[in-house]
Amino acid sequence: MQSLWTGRTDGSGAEHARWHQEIIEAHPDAPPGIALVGYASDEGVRRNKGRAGAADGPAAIRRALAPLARHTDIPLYDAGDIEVFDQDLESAQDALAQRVGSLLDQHRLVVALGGGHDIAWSTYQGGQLSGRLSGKRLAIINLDAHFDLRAAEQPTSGTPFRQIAAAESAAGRNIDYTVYGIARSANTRALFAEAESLGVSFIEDVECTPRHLPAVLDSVAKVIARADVIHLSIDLDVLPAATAPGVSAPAAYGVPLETIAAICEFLAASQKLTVVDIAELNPAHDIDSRTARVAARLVDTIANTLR
Ligand SMILES: [Mn+2]
Repeated sequence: MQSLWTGRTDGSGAEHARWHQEIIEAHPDAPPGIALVGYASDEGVRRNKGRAGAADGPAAIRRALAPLARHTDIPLYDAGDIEVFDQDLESAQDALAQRVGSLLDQHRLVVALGGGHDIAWSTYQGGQLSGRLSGKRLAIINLDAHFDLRAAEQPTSGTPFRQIAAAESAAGRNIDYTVYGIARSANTRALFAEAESLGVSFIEDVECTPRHLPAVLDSVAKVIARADVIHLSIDLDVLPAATAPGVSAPAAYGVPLETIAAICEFLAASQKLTVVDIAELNPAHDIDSRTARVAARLVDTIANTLR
């Protein structure tokens, strides 16, 4: 893992610092900071009939983060990868949930690097396992072209928020789930009906352009106001295909990076952001690491803005 964290070195002081010089392996006595954990899996994408390749996502995001200049002193940790063996997605999801849960007990923010969007089921469960988050009002914000509320016989990259809704319901709560960037053409009427029946809030891609930014951030502010803790899920396929070609399902329209980055920054400044997952990077379809660089830029923006 440590071999991915390499890059240019201009000097040893904080003024020269880049990610690769400062990030260290996560360990139990580490002072609180930001912990990264990888989910090297495309089994959920395969089950959802998407393009394979997301298993290589975590390594590509680390490589893209490595040379970025640091502008804050919050400690950075790498807690390694969870892998899938013999298509046993469920065991990998459980293992990731355990790791996220223990990292959340120790750190200010956990960032899970995917992998398919089935990662969100694990980051949610990690929050449920964490003592730090127990009893807190949770809101989930998903930046995605899709609701990911599919009904399926087994978990896939298209089902995580349906699984979370069921878990919240079993715990006597209603899911607090808001999606920014929904593509009308990529979600059937059945999925819109499912979203409505679950009380899901959403803003469509066409209303997430930069000229709509004040209204979008107003909506995000309302979510922040009613929650104690926020789980941010970023599906890179929310971005236009030109910005994020390296995903399973590139977006013809997509939400501009300007809007996506502004939402991330706004949430990071809220003091309520505890867990982030960033899903669907598929390096096999990326162009000049464009999508990996965007993923890294978003993680870096959050790291620099965290309060
Ligand atoms: Mn998704």
